[in-house]
Amino acid sequence: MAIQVGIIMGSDSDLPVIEPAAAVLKTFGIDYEITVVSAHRTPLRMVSYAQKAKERGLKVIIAGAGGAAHLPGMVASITTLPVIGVPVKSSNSIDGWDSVLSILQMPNGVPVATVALNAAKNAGILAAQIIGASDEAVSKKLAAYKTEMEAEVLQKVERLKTGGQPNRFD
Ligand code: RP5
Repeated sequence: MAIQVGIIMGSDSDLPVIEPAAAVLKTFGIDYEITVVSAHRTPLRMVSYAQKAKERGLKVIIAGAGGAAHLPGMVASITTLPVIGVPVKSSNSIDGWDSVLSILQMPNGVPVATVALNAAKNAGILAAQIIGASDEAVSKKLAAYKTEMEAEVLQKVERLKTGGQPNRFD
């Protein structure tokens, strides 16, 4: 199948944080690629990746970066594809807020869909939802995922009850 999601990150040191995006895409049967594209160290590679993304058949780009996290915003400035930004708490982040705000606070006209700090799994799910808007098979898998999540929470409700915690709601 064709690769639909491009996952890029500023450094291979981001990989442990970014990997859950790839893992969740795999469970939804969505093909992805994953590589390093640094806004600061390989600016021309970043421009080239963003310029070619649509013609290469990608539907969504997930971009993770830490510190002065320009990568998602810069890629979004070049491509018309949706870009999901993953703020990474990395060795050169202050406390993670700097990464969050670098990715989140985009000016009008150049949106980046920013997930929570280190929340690559949500980036993968959001990418699947974007694809699922026009792909019924993926949409069905997303619906099953939600049902499964609900069942897990309801099991926890039962465990609390049987463990003796007071609950007059159900
Ligand atoms: C950012 O700098 C990367 O996205 C990474 O989060 C951080 C540190 O990179 P390394 O020094 O580990 O390569 O550009």
